[in-house]
Amino acid sequence: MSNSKKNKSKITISLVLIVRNERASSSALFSKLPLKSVDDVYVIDGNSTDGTQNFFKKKRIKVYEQTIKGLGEATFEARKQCKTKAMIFFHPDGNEDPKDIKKVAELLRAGHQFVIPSRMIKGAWNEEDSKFFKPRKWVNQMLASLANFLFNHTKSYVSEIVQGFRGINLESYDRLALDKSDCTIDFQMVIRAMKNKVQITEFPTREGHRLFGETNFKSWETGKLELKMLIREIFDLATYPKL
Ligand SMILES: Nc1nc2c(ncn2[C@@H]2O[C@H](COP(=O)(O)OP(=O)(O)O)[C@@H](O)[C@H]2O)c(=O)[nH]1
Ligand SMILES: [Mg+2]
Repeated sequence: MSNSKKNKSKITISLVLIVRNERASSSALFSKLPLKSVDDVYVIDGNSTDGTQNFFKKKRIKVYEQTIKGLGEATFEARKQCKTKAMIFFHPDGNEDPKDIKKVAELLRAGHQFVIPSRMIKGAWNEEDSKFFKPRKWVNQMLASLANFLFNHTKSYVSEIVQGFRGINLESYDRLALDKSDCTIDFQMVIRAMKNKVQITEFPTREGHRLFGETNFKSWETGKLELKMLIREIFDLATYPKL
């Protein structure tokens, strides 16, 4: 076996389920998770009060409760608990297609550094695609084009910037030195990947509807936070890789 083959076969993967009050959706989706295509699985729970933790514990899935609030903090806790070479972040709420977990895992095992199922490219489907006005999609596309223009040194355009569903190997993740505690963590991960020349691989996905409850991140407030984070990533020299 060649050296590169040997290394690739050693890429072990954790499936990280990021949840806060998702008992109903988690229980509807659990049987669809392709658990055999990963090496480890655990939950990062944001202090759920609806029995989410118990649901997963009964399924014999490890649950870690985050101690500091925010989606970014959930990501940091996931990294802290990770014992494999790569992580796949997944939200079992209906928005993301569990079948794609297997595809992300295969790409990570093939040596890809950062894999993002995209709702924005040919062959993909976005929740707003059935509508004439697509404000959320348009704002995302605008932020994506800004990020590509400012930070992407490669020829391959990155279309999906805020989708939380993605896989990344730890070696790349650790280079990013992420520090956003809130929901802007996913976009920051993409920007820092561009800055640090971590290669991003996309494939088309279909966005589904949330099964139960409501989004935690209203478009307008989230958009403002994303823009503020982007401005910091432009002007704060400490956010660039050290030479
Ligand atoms: N652990 C943790 N999970 C969170 C937190 N906030 C949201 N989530 C989960 O993150 C995922 C994405 O949130 P969601 O509200 O669906 O955002 P949307 O998909 O952009 O509408 C869902 O699985 C939520 O349950 C948090 O502070 N901590
Ligand atoms: Mg969601």
